[in-house]
This record gives sequence, C-alpha cells and structure tokens, in this order.
Amino acid sequence: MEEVIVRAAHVTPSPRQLAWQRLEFTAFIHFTVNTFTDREWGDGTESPAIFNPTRFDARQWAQVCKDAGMKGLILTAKHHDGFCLWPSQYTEHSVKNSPFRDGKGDVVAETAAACREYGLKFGIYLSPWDRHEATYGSEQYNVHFKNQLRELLSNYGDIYCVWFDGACGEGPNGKRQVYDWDGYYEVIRELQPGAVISVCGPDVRWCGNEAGHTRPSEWSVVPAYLRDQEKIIEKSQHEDDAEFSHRVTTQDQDLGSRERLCAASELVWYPAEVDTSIRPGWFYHAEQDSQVKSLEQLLEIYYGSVGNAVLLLNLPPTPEGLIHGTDAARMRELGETLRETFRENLAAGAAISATESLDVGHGPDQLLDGSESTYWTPNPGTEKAMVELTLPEPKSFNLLMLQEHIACGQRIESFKLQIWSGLQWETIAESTVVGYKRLLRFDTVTADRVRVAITSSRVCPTLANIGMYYRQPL
Ligand code: FUL
Repeated sequence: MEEVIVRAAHVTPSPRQLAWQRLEFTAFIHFTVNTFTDREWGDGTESPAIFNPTRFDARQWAQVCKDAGMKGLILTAKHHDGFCLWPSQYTEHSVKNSPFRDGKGDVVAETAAACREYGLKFGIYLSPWDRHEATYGSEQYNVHFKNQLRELLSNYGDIYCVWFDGACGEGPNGKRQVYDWDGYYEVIRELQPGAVISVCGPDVRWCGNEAGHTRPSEWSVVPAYLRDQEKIIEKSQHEDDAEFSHRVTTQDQDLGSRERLCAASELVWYPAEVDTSIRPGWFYHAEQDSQVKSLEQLLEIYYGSVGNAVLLLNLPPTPEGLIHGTDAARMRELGETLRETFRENLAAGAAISATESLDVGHGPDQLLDGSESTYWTPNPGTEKAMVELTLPEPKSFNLLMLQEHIACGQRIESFKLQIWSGLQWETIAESTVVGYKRLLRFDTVTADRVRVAITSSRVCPTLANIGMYYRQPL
C-alpha cells in the first residue's frame, strides 16, 4: 500500500490540465439544426435551409457568460446531425447552404471573435458520430473527421478544449464507425498543444452523469484504466430525450481511494468535469422556458463541482440566436451572488501559524498571499498537521475555501474545520479531498480563532490558499 500512495502523491497535472482547471466555471453552447426542429438529436436529413438565426449575436452569449463569472465557452461546431456551424470545405451540410448571413456566415468564427473580445477561452465540441456524412462507417470517415478537426484547429485562433462525445450510433447507411481516437488526438496535439481533450480523451474525465452531481471525494489521481473510451460510451446519453438531466450513475462512487489505487497498475492525473444544462434539454425548446434551473439549484451545483471539478454549464440559444432572457437574467443573478460572496476574504489580516513547516519559504503565511504558486507544507512524512488563524476580531462566516498546490500533486484525504469556543476546539465541518479547490459550506458561525486540521494525507499535505467567506441567505 505505502509505495502506491507515495506514487499517487507525486502524480501531477500537465500544464494544459492546470490551465483548464483554473477556468473553474465554463459554458457549453448547444446550437444547430435541432434548435429549429425542436429536437435533441437531429437525424442528418435536416435541410440547411432551416438554419436561420435572424438575431444571432455571439457577443450576447459572451456577455451572459461574463456576467455569470464563466471563463470559457465550448460551442457545438457539429452535433450528431452532422450540420457544421462553419463553412467546412469537406461537406455541403453547413451554414454555407443556409439563409444565415446569406450563406456567408460562420458561427464558429463569430463565437471565437466574441470570446476573444470578452476575455473568454474558446473551445469546440465536434461530434464524432455523424448521421449525415455518407462516408461514416468507413476508414475514409476518419480522414474526413481529421480534416474537419484541422479546419477548426487552424482557422479560429487558440482553442482551449476539444470536447469529444463518445456516442457512436449508426450513420446514414446504417453503419457504425470505428473511431481513430489516437489519430484524432495527434491532430489536436500538433495544431493546438495547449488544448485539453475532454471526455473521450486523455486530459479531462467525464464525471459520469449529466445531472450536475459530484462525488463527495472527487479525486484527480485515479487508475489509468478510467481513460478507456468504452466506459464513457456505455454511460453517456443513449436516447433522444431529456432523461439524462436527472439521471445519476451511482456506481463507481469511489475512484481514487487508497484501496482503488492499490488495485491499479498505472495512475494518472485525470480530473473531472461536470457538464449539465440550465434547462432539461441540451438544445433550446420553448416549452422548457419555465424549467430554467433556479438560483438555488445552480448554487448547489456550483458549490458541489467548482474547485476540484470544472463546471461546464449549458446555455442553449433560441432559434433567434440569442440566449433566452430568463437564462441570461439567471446567469447575471448567479454571477452577482458569487461576486458578492467572494468579495471579501475574512481570513485576510489574520495571524497564522502551523504545527510544522518545511522551511521559511513554505510557512503558513503563504496561505494568505492569494497566490496559487506559493504554499505551506510540513516535512515529507508528516501526514497530519494543523494551521491556525487568529483574526483581529470575531467574524461570522459560513464558507471555507481551501486550495492545495496541485502542481506538486493532490495529497489531502480528510480535514476538519474547527473554531475556538472559549473553552475548547469545536469541529464545525469536515470533509475529504481538497485538490485544486474545495468549497465547504456550513451554518454560520462567529469566531476569532479558527483552525484547519488535516487528519490524513498522502506523504504530506500542501495548502496554497485559505479563504473564509459569508454567504448571504437567498
Ligand atoms: C451527449 C450528446 O448525445 C448530447 O446531445 C449532448 O451533446 C451531451 C453533452 O453529450 O452525449
């Protein structure tokens, strides 16, 4: 056991994984012919003539994302119906044969430009499953798919993520495709080495459901076999309905415990992403206008995922080409609530000490400098340790934020938050993994002495930042 745990403690993220993790909260945009047919899955026979978003404005999308506090946006450049939102030279099934901007339009280009203008990273979803393309089901299709990837990865500036869905249904001639995953990955690494390949790829793991649910312990260090594509295909959406949005797969709750790791031959950094939609469907349906998730539901998903997982929240544009007013207002509300909550770190100005520190450069003061690249750590081998804060005056708070220095691994297995009652230390909350970020909520307490007791870790814990905040009641 010990040898595996030492190994696990030293598995670290790649620079592209680290950059992706820091985005924290991102947008998914599902937009295609389905938006006009009121369906979730198109069958590939849709005429490009129906694609006509008369008020299309990617800057409105970007503004909504900014308002919410999102830092990236992933657009469905091509969904299962095969319709391309850019004028691909490899198919006629695209915007170039639609009335949109008289066939001169390019939704990918306008979205990429809006993202650049608003300071958002831009990513693409390209469905390998294509129900329109005649070559689907043959080796030629893999060439076609790589050509499309080349177009998208060469002509639209920096791409931070290529999102591959595992669905592999039948093409127009009833055949299924054997996907050349490694060939696809090669093209991405060549043209956009900074991009993560998500879900059916080596960099980002699908959290396993589309309901916004996360595991209590969402480890980023997991057995390498989890990268197997089949598992993902097996568990992703199978039917053209909205049942996915409330289905949670409870199997595999534990992916990264000591027991799990001991049974694995290879370990990898494979962090989770939580993808879910603000409405029941991925695409816009007018009849779901009254089913936009509430602020409360969104905050629940946010606090459950942001941090150790990245949250990818879908905002489906309407047939006009705009994010619906209700969804836009909800995103503004969410952003305002989060900005208000995180405005003031109540731990700032505290005197801070630790039971042990490796050296002066890794003292507990590193926890309050707001930098992710400096951190406190005790000596290697010290698996339990405590940091204590004495505030200038008592403060009321109900949210704790901890960040590990994940550039040197994910170490913390469990910790407690305690306050001094005047007589003794009282535990007010406890939790498991921290990783990039852990946001822990509890009932409001007031204290001027607070400590974080790390009760188990791998080799030794690290902490880069600590924050104490007050969430206003809704
Ligand atoms: C699934 C697809 O089938 C859905 O339509 C949606 O794009 C979702 C994000 O991935 O597998």
